[in-house]
Amino acid sequence: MNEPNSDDFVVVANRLPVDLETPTDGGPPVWRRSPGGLVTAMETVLRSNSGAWVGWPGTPDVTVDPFEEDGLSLYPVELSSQEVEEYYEGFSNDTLWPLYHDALIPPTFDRRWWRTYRAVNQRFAEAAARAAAPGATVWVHDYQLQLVPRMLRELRPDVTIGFFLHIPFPPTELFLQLPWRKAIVDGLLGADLVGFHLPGGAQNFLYLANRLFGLPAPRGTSSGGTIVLGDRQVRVGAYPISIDSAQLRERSRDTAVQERAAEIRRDLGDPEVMLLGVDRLDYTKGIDVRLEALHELFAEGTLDPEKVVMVQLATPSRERLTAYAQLRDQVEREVGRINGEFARLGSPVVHYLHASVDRDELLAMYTGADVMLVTPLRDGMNLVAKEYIACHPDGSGSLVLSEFAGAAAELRRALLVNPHDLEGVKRAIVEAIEEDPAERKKRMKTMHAHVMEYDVARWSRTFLEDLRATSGAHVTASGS
Ligand code: ADQ
Repeated sequence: MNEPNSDDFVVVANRLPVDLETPTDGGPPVWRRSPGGLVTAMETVLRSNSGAWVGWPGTPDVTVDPFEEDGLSLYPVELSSQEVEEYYEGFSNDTLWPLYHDALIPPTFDRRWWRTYRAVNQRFAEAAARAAAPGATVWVHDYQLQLVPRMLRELRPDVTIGFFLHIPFPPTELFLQLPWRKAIVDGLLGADLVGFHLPGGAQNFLYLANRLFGLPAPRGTSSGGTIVLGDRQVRVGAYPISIDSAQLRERSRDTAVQERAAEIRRDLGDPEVMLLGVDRLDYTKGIDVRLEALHELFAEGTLDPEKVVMVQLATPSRERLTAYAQLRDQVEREVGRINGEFARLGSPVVHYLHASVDRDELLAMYTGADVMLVTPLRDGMNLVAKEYIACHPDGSGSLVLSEFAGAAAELRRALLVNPHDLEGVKRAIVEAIEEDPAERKKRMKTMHAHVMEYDVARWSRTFLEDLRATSGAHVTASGS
C-alpha cells in the first residue's frame, strides 16, 4: 500500500467504497468492496480522473492511514463509537432522515448530536482539504455532510465544490423546524453547485436560502437557479440519479440468472403471480402498506393465495434505532398474520427474507417477478424501481410505484399509487395482475427505453459538466 499524493478529483461521502471488516475467526481485518449505488455511480468518473475518496471505513475507533486501492486513493476518516452514535445514528438518522422524509416519525432535536455533527463534518472537510490537489474538484455527497462545502471552502478557496443530496429536500415548513436551519443552508451555500433529485427540492432550497439570508431573489427556471452571494455564485439544480442500466440489462439476460429466476419460481411452487418487494428495512419504504393491501386482497377473496405469492427482501438497516426495531417487529407480525391466515403447510404466501442478497440473486428475483411493488411514503429517488425496469427489456412485468418516490417523476407509465390510499394501492395491485398484456407491455417498454437512456453515467456527466461550467473545474465528465 502506498500513501497517495493529492488528487484532482475527490469524492467525499460518509462511507468509503470499501468497508473494513474483522473476520469472526479472529483473523486480521480485511477490506471488502461495498458495491452500493454511490460507489457504482462514481466509479466511471473516478477511474478517468485519477480520483480520491474520503469516507469512514465503517468500523468505529480504528485509525487507518490513507492508501491506494485498485487505482483509487482512499482517505479514511476516523469516527469514535460515540461519534457514530451522535453524528451518524443520532443527528443524521434520527434528526435529518425523518425530518427530510416528511417527519414520518418525529425528528429528535438534540444539541449534543448537533455539536458532534459539526465536529465530524469539520474532520471530513479537513481530510478533503488534504486529499485535494491545487484547483481540484471536490464532490460532496448526502445529508450526513451538509456542512462540509462551507468548511472546505474556508480551508481551500481554490477548489471547486459540488454537493448532491440523495434524499428528498423537505418542504420549507418542515425544514424551518430545524433549530440549526441557518447553519445547514449556509453549509450548502459553500458549494458552487448544489444538486437535488427533483426540481421541487431545488426550489425549496432556493426559497430557503433567500428567506433565511435575505439574499436577492435567485435567477432561474422551474428546475433550478443561481444564487448570487457577493462575488460568488451558487448554482442549484435537479439531477435525478439513475443506475448502470446497460450492465443490469446484460447481466439479467445471462443464462445463469435466467435459470435461477426459473428455479426461484419453481421453489415458490410455480405460482401464477409472483409479487416482489426489495427495500432496506426502513419506515419510509412503505413495506407495511403493501403487506396490508395484500392481506385485505386475500381476506376479501379478490386474490387467491393458491395462485399469488409475494417475496419481500428487506435489507437489515440502522438496527440500533428504536423506530427501525419497531418497524421490523411490525413487518414480521404482518407477514406472520398473512401466512397464519392464508398459507398452507409447506407453502407460505409471503416469503420474507431479512437479508441482503448478492447482485445476481437480486437480478434473478427482479427477472422472475411478475409485479414489483415499490410503495414508499417518501423516497428521494428509489433505484429499485429502475433496476426492475432494466431487467425487463422484453416488456414483461409490471411496476406499482408510489407517487412519493422521486422515480415517479420519470416512470410516468408505472401504475402510480398514493401509498396513503389503501384502496388505491389494492386497485393498482389487481390492475397489475389483470391488465391487458399488450397494454402492460407498452408501459414497460416505454419505461425501459427511458431507463436505458437516462443512466447513471449520464447523471454524473450532467452534474459534472454543470459543475465545471460554474468555474474552470478540473474534471473530465466521462461515461458517455
Ligand atoms: P436507499 O434508501 O438505500 O438509497 P434505493 O434507491 O432503493 O434506496 O437503493 C437501494 C439499493 O440497495 C438498490 O441498489 C438495491 O438493489 C439494493 N438493495 C436493497 N435491498 C437489497 C437486498 N435485500 N439485497 C441486495 N440489495 C438490496 C438512497 C435514497 C434513495 C436514492 C438513493 C440513491 O434513500 O431515494 O434513490 O439513495 O440516490
